[in-house]
Amino acid sequence: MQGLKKWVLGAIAAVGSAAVWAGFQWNFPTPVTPIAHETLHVHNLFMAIALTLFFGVLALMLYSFWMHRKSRGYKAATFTGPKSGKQWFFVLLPFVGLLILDYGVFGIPAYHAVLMYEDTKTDAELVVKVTGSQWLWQYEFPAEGVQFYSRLTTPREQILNEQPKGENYLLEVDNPLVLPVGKKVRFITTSNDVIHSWWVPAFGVKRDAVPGFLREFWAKIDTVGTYRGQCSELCGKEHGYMPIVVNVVPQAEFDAWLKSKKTVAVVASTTISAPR
Ligand SMILES: [Cu+2]
Repeated sequence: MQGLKKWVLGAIAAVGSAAVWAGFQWNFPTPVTPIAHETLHVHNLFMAIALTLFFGVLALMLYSFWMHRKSRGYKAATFTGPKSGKQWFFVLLPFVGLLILDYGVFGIPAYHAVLMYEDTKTDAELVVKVTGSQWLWQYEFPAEGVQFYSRLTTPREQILNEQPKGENYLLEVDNPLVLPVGKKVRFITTSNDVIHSWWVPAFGVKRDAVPGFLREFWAKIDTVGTYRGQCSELCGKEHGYMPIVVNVVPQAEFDAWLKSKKTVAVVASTTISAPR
């Protein structure tokens, strides 16, 4: 009994502690791309309608149960199906209502969102190839000849609870992807071992990186900042240790960064080709 009490108190303390709730939020992250804005809008619209319907129908049911209870003299009906015009009306009303809701009110915005998500090529100004690998991400700007790896930098001591955890625990990398603000970026994703998935919640995009396949998505980020995400397809032992960090910067800053990466690439290739 004492042990149980201790355990319960411990559990309450753990749930109540700031560490457990750090980073917890009810809603979507602030959207920064057209797709993320659209997703949030569609989510809010659908939830508002679904919740209104749910509570409306529940209230109607509870009211009917209560008002037509046995103690008030009501008897169970021997109802065998709609006969009068009025009965048919109330049978068909929810059917037609749900059809309009599903294919119109929900269907049209959902269809629009999917079309938008798939339109990777129109006005794309930059191409980034993302390759998932156990357990890191490789980024490539094919047109610019820039290629680099992005690895987790969280110290092992923090993972093993030998050190206090940092602010961006498991969401920090050595070489973040840098992108220009306000430009449509076309991403091509693949993998060189198992299936991974590139996911940055604030961009509203998540695409599986499948070995042997090229898949696409796009993002046009409207706000400068640092955005974090994770691999979201279980890909092995270190699946939780291959985060994504994207620094979105003004065009001039991006150009300078790309130039510095090009220099690194040239140095690396000459080092490799030099005789040993
Ligand atoms: Cu993975």
